[in-house]
Amino acid sequence: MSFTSPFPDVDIPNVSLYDFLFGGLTDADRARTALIDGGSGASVTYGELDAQVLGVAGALAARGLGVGDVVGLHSPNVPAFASVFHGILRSGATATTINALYTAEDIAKQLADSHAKALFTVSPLLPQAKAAAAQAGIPDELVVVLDGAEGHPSLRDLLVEGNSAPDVSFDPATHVAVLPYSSGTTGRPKGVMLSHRNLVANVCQIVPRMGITADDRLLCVLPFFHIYGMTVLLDAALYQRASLVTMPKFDLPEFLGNVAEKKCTYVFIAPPVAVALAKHPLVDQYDMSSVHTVFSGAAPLDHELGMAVAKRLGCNVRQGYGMSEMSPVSHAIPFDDDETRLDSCGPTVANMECKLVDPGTGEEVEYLAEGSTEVSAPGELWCKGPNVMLGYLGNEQATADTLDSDGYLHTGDIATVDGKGVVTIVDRLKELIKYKGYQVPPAELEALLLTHPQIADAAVIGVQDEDGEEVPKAFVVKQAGAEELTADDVIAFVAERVSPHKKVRRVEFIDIVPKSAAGKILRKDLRTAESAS
Ligand code: AYL
Repeated sequence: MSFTSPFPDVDIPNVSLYDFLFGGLTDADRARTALIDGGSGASVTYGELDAQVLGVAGALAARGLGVGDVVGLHSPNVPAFASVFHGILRSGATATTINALYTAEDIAKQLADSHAKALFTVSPLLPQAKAAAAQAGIPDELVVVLDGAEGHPSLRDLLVEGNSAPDVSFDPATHVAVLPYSSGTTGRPKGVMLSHRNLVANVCQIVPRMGITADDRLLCVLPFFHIYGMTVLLDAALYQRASLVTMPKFDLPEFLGNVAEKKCTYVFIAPPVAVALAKHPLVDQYDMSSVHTVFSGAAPLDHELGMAVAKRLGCNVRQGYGMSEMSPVSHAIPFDDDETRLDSCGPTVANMECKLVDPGTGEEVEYLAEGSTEVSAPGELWCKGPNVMLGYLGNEQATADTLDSDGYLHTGDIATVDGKGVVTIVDRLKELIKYKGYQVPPAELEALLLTHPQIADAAVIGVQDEDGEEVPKAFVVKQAGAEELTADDVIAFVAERVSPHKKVRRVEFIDIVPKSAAGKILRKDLRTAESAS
């Protein structure tokens, strides 16, 4: 048994992402605005973007980089992100996109794990990028600083070389286009191998549901380095010939100012921004009337909160669900569906099959008769489709633990489904924590906490703060004689060593970390104790 998308299958062309997005550009498309820098207002047309993509591909080929090589891309949202990202893919190389908030240590790990041979960054992030590149053995001439910096080539330097893009050939179904990092259901971040076909498929699957058109102006503050920004914003919107307004970081007045000034029509957020849109007094000072849809994804959205945003802005609110490992979207409330509750994730996108499996028994739950408004029992959501990853780079064990022999990806999320096929995420089985939509792998924080001389043992889980947002909480066992260790000490120790989204925000001292006979942390016990307190 399984349940499928209520929508008919869509055709997925067997082409590279470049051919899919840029192959059909008409003269009229070329004259359209592709990206607008939210800060300076500078813009590039589709024709200019395509020329830059080909120029970057040519520059990489001139340096001997192409099929089989990995190139790091470490940049906040700026228009040049699109040129470099698609340039890397057009050269035949694989792009590993790196979180702009990462520390030098985090960047170095990703560069080493992915065997990246070159790195693109921006001048404000150069100190950490340079340190990481040095650790990974990438020479300065292969650390390209988009906006320029002493001792490094700039994007402009690459483009003025005038190299033409190479002829490359590969199988879109098996050639890895991107390697975003995700911790999946357990452990540390792993390279998610997404093929050209995975990315093309997900655009084909979501475009009919999302209603992005060439008349749309998208507000793009969600990072392009994360799969949400990469597929839903960058690729789906470029495919539809819409215009993207880029913002390098979230700042409420700038966000509202960009919507008002640039007349954005489609706004993409993670749930914490919904809180500001629903409640912050500043929102009333800006003209938000251009917005027809606010789309939320990456973490659970509350129904009342979503409704409050819809009412205040006079727009539609929609929610999508997915995972980096699914390129990412498997579920979305369609743009033309006003009925579905906003705390559900809508039906499965086309070309996918899903199961809900009771984690205790391993049996599928009973699905309801078509049209029933009841919901099924909860079960772990398993998904299969052309957007499901090839596997984790160099990690057969993690791949085998996540992708079963029937091709189903075990998401580690607990969901229900109703008689219309609408899926609601109700809990998380896996250890992953989401802070503002960003992944926080507890295993990483636990390992770091154990390096503290006064800490004997530690476990980290996600808990809800006053606003209902998930935050990382550490349960800490002190070393004998370390009575003076305080929660603030622990918080500060972590904060000095990790990027801001991974900070531990709550600490509780305990006597012993609950563990299974095999030594696995019993996070469930910690969570149960937490929700009872
Ligand atoms: P990753 N509701 C609840 N949990 C969610 C949701 C949601 N709407 N979306 C993502 N998650 C959690 O790889 C869930 O635990 O990708 C899931 O396994 O960083 C995990 O986040 C995956 O985290 C969109 C827009 C999907 C965005 C995305 C998110 C991709 C996040 C569909 O339309």
